[in-house]
Amino acid sequence: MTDASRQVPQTTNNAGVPVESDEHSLTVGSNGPVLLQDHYLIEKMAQFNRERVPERVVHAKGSGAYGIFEVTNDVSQFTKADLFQPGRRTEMLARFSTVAGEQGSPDTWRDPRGFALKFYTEHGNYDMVGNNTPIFFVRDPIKFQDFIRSQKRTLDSAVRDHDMQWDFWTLSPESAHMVTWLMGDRGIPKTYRNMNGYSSHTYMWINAGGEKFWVKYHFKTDQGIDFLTQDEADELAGSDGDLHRRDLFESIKRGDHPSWTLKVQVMPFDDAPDYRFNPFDLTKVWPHGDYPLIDVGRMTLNKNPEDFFVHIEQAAFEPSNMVPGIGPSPDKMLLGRLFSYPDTHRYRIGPNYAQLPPNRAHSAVNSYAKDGPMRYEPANIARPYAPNSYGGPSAPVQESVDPAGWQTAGEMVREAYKPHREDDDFGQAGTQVRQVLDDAARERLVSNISGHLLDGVSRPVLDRALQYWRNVDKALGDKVAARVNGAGK
Ligand code: HDE
Repeated sequence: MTDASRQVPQTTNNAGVPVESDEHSLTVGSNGPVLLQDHYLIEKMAQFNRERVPERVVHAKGSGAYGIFEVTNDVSQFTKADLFQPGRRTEMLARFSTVAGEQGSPDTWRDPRGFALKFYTEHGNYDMVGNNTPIFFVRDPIKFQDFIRSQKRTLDSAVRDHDMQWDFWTLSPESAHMVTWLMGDRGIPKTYRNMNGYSSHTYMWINAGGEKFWVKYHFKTDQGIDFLTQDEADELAGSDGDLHRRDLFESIKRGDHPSWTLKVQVMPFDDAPDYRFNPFDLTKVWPHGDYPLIDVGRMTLNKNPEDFFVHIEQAAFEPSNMVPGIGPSPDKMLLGRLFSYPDTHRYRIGPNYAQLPPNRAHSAVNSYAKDGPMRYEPANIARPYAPNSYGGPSAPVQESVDPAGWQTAGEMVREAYKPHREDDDFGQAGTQVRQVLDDAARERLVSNISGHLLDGVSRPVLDRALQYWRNVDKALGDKVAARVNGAGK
């Protein structure tokens, strides 16, 4: 045996039994039939056939790493949440992803990027599951599934289709603000390290005195915003489909730990009803002049997963993981998501997904869950029912428990949000085009939109799209129309 071979461990089967060969099946004579008692051969083939869990139905291609969140500013006047208290350092997991592409799709497709965070706090896991955009395409959860399907593959040929995308977007004008972001520079970040993350939704913060506030999170990249042009991205999609995944892994491996500075916008609870925009409408931002950014802390990613499947493919983020001091808001999309994520985890990974390494709380779990496939941790309960007089666990019986809620009443209806005085579908998109983008960024936006429309979008969808952009900004829309019509469409 060479010296090197002496140091490697002996191959075993899944039960730890040493195996006789990595390369030769058990046969009768060297040319004879393969024998059924070759347990290891059978185990290898059977295990191989069962290596896949269903990929995420959306956000399938992603990458992630572990890190630390440390508080740098005292925001305890707004929240009692443990991880946001002065001096706190909390371990965390982040996963970044594209939205529409399947697991093997290129990192550099034009798409929003997922920005999913799991904080292992002293009071259980807190998951802030956001995107690299502060807004989203739709404002009612019933349309989310349709939106995603319009971005994926056609029914018959199973190919991606820009006509589907623009058909949906132009029939859903509430999408205009987000599509403006998507078609601009933020639509293709240079790396996962060069993009911001946002809660997008408004959440509730509750301080130790029970006072409530509305907040929006902004994770500002400390690496600086940077992007790829459409041409650069198209070339890289072919030459290096895992560009962003490799960049994140390699930067952490060489000790170049990416970080983001968390800031929040805080709206006093009673400002919401009369604010000029519906503060819970996911297609709207709160102009920073109205509610300026307040520093909270910094997240730094400093540890790569030792096993991608175990820690990243099986990572289960859920907006419903909210810890004391943090709550939901009346944002219909957020409330829809509170159901959907645990549901998808139970389907994709199994009912005991919360016991897997990336998902298990670092604080005590005293839930009454027990049994079920792949159960690993024993139930930490005295009796399998509550209440019980043998040691609980029990939740404190409080008459006035505050469920982080808000006053509400009214008839059951199916209708859009009642608009606040400056609410509409195109206003904030136009403001972004005219006030946020510079000339060069506006020119790239015109080029990206025109190129996308010229690639497979047919009339009458194309005509609706040209009007959609004129509704955002007349000058921009005219330039897009000139490009598209000038191309003889
Ligand atoms: Fe998701 N979303 N989503 N989403 N989403 C999922 O859960 C859903 C929305 C986001 O890295 C799924 O685990 C609904 C907004 C991220 O593992 C699924 C609605 C935002 C990730 C799901 C939305 C997001 C997901 C699929 C509308 C930004 C990846 C796999 C009501 C604020 C998390 C999964 C990771 C994943 C449902 C809209 C972000 C299907 C119903 C808005 C970052 O449950």
